[in-house]
Amino acid sequence: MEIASLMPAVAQVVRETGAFIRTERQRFQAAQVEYKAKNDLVSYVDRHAETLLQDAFAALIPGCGFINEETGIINPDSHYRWVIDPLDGTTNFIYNIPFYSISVGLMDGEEVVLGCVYEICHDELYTAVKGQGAFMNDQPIAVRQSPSLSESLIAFGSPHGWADHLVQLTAVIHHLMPNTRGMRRLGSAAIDLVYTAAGRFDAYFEANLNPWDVAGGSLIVQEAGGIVTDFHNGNNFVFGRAILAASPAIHPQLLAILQNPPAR
Ligand code: 2AM
Ligand code: CA
Repeated sequence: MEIASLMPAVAQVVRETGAFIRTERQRFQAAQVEYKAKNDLVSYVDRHAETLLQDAFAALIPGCGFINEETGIINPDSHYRWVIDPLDGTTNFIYNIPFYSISVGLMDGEEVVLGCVYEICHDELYTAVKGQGAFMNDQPIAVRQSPSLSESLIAFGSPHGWADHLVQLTAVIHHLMPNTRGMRRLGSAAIDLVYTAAGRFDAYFEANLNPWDVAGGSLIVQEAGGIVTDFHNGNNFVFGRAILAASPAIHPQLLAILQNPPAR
């Protein structure tokens, strides 16, 4: 299959779904929020957005599979699987903080071959096809050529649920805060990734994420010239629940700090 030929249709449905989410934000009420688990929020907006995306993608590749945040796994043995987060940054959406996104990846076997992340509030559509570069609203993007860690802006996410990771994260932040230009915590993993791809952040890391948070954005970072690994410098970042995305010059240093945070 010619993956690039799918992109116009993917971009169109992602933009249309983003428009739905933007419109619903105008009339959204706090009472419409439900809990999936402690601190894990969802609403009809997430669910309907996922239905719009899934129906369109199923028509694009008959018999395809899905790894969806809201409806779970469908056709797991299919060669092509869409990995969908219909609303990444749900807590920001609910609190009307303008950093939420749609994140879509397409897997060919175990490899992500297409990524599409829509930064809804700023109308930025990030796209990549394996081997063909990364784009924002059809303009090529590239990671920043970070001169050093001390001249870098680092994004991170705080892990949900894993107390041991929080201990590690605290030590990492303690070291990085005074030794970088600063740190940012936006609340949408997909946006953290595409901002790294676009050179707005020099790097991003987070533990305890799910495949739908990172599949699309990780390919966009790679196609923008960035390095993406898990915390063991391996490739298991889509399913492995830990991701470090960075410009090439600072990836090794950040990996070493994540693996062995300097003592206080
Ligand atoms: P979400 O908004 O789709 O849930 C920010 O740190 C990232 O963590 C976001 O991508 C967010 O995705 C995800 N997230 C939020 N709550 C979570 C939870 N309870 N468990 C795991 N991931 C969560
Ligand atoms: Ca979500």
